[in-house]
Amino acid sequence: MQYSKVTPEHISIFQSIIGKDHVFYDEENIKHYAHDETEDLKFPPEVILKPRTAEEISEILKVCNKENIPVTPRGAGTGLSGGALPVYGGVILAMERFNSIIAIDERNLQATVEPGVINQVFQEAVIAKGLFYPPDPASKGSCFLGGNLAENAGGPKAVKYGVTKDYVLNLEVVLPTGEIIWTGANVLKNATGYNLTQLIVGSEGTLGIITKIIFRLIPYPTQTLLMLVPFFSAEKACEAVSAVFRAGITPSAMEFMERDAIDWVLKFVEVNIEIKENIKAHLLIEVDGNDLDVLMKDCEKISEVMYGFECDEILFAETAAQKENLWKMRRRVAEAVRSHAVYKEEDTVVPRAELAVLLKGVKEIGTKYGFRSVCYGHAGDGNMHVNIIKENLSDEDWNTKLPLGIREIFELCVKLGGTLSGEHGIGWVQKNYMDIAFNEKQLDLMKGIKTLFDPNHILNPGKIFV
Ligand code: 2HG
Ligand code: ZN
Repeated sequence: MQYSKVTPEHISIFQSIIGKDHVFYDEENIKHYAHDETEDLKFPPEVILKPRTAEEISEILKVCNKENIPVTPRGAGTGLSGGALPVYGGVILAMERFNSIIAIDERNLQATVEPGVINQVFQEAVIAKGLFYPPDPASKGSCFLGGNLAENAGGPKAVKYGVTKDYVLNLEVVLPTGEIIWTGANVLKNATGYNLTQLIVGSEGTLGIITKIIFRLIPYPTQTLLMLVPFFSAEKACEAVSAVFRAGITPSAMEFMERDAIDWVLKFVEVNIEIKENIKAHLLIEVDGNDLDVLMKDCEKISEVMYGFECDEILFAETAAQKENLWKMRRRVAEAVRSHAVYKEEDTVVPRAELAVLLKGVKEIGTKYGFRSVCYGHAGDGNMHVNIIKENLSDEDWNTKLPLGIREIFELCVKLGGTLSGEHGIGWVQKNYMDIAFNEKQLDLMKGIKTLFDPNHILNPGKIFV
């Protein structure tokens, strides 16, 4: 792709649209916005714009579309597939000033929110009204709702409550050509035309800029019980997962952590827990609802299933602090690995009952290509994060041999009925593998949609497709 450079003339046009105070091109800002949380990748933008209204974004996009300047939208920069990396330079459209919860409609159990609101801030605001917005990525304390929509983020609660897309009813979107549209209606059922709302969700900032979100909410479940189940075999832990659902229970979280994941996180955060030498993996299982007696019975049933897969003694979190402790251990695995190692993170997903086969396959592929992997994730969804550690691999092997190993992992996922990414997106880092999941016709359909929305390919170029 050939794009134009941002000139001083462009900068003064941007300044006239959003005000001088919201246009940045100093070294410090360029450095900050050159990366997100994806590996150690860095691509400096030429200018960072922080608009406040959909109309301002519309004006900016009209200029960029006319002048052929690439625009990369950015939420909090917590993404793991490089979605917010300005790989062709140009403009970073930073959405941090879109940070208001416009309305929480308690009559309809809906909310109108801007995309720069932090996930947890929104969760807490609705909980205060007895309502629940379940999607809870590990980075919920810092990630923005707009980024969650862009990647169709999941998190532990997805296993019972679904992912981000399941809560989005309607969106205000600025198109790359500058028009401002609503994608649907504020209703729970909608059989009216193509589903533009769900086309935008998960489109990784390539089709339009989300400026308002209408969410549906549900009543907040008041009780939770949490158990940590140690296993002598990681594969057995994976096999136990689908057995719980077959026994008629849907936990509100069902997370898998292999031994290495816990060891890394314990080096990084203080969690008071003893893990025996012979324990190879854990399942962290939560049930929720409003009736403690029912939840106790669910836990008894789950325990019975677990003991059938040769687990060690199950730990029940007794207090809120203990629950928080266990969740902290789980949520901070990615961060712990990131801060200790050069690594690549794959976001594999397969039908839940194939998880053990996937884990075994990943380890075999690792042995074949000489890499170590740390596996953890949302086992109840068949969604396993595979962190590949560079360790002793030479730069040469890391850059040339490893992609072949990753290719084999994804081929295995697809063979098992799964796909490349469950919740992190394709972005910049996974796009070379799209041919494993889709043939040319399927990819052409997607590229056709992209071109219809963004004829000059100015919006988040270099993502999803090669
Ligand atoms: C996890 O399950 C996440 O730990 C890491 O997928 C992503 O930063 C995040 O939320
Ligand atoms: Zn995850």
